Amino acid sequence: AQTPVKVTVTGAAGQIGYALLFRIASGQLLGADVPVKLSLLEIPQAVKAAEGTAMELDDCAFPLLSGIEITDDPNTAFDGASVALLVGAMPRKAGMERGDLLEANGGIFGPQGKAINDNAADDIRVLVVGNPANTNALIAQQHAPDVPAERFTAMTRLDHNRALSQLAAKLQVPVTEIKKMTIWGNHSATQYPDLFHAEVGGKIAAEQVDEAWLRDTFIPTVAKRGAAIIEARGASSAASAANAAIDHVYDWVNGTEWTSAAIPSDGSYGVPEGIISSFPVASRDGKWEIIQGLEIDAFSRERIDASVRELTEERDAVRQLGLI
Ligand code: NAX
Repeated sequence: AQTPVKVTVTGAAGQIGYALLFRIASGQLLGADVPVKLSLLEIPQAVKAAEGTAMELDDCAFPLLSGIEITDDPNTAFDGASVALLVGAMPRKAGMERGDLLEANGGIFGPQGKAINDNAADDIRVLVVGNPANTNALIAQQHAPDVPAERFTAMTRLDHNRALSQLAAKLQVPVTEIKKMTIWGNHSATQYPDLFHAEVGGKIAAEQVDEAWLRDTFIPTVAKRGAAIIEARGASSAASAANAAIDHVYDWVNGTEWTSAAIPSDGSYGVPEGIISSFPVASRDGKWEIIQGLEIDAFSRERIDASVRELTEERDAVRQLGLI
């Protein structure tokens, strides 16, 4: 039998954790033939709640789940891990400045990056979900000099899936008819969902909707969907976020022709090298590759640049705070 793959989930007692762990244990993260060992990292106050979730995982008797460990020590949590889903983060509280938020998250993602560096398996793949996801991923990466930089990624797959769903509803087509959707930039309100390369029924999506809808409805609806969910549900997106995390890792490991992921820039499309920005990507042989050669029109250029500017500002801010 195959040796189980260790998957570490931080913030395991949170609401995304609750939606995520059962799907990992059932085989949806890595495949229906890959046994997994779960490692749950929480802060000391939430370890007991994580133990409760682990009791429920036990009660599912998942054939692929070979074990669960629960800890508040990052070194233990990431020891031998091949996949790390960094979900736990410090949320923005009322009156918190951006600097305070980045600093609080630096205190989480710096040490976790170092613990990954020192303890994880050689094939470690990291997905940061906790916000501000792109910059948290950069902080973790900068504390893990021995891990290839490209193994640190941040999640824009939920934005990608939201864009698919909005466009499918508008054109009244199944989501499977939409190809080549792309989210560019930061997982924030400045993100740019691009319909100039997306195709529906083999034709460019932007040409099948009117410009006003694209600009004034589609882009803001995708970018502000998180707030709309909070407004309706009274709690932030959890099941859809967990679903997107599953999609991201599954495609990274198993391959895909086209999706969106925030990965370290190699300078493509004028995005400064090193920042972790969302691109159109393919995955081949277990590696993300930025899809090259797309023409960027003036409308898209302006929006990509604005989101990338926000990312470089966040990078400069964490540099100034000494977090990277
Ligand atoms: P919850 O507040 O329900 O859970 C977060 C959990 O993280 C808590 O149990 C907390 O104890 C734990 N935690 C905090 N610091 C930790 C640390 N240092 N080590 C380990 N665990 C720690 O939040 P939830 O709704 O699960 O959301 C988690 C994160 O995902 C938030 O930062 C949220 O903003 C972010 N999101 C990111 C999305 C994306 O698309 N990238 C979408 C969904 C979500 O909003």
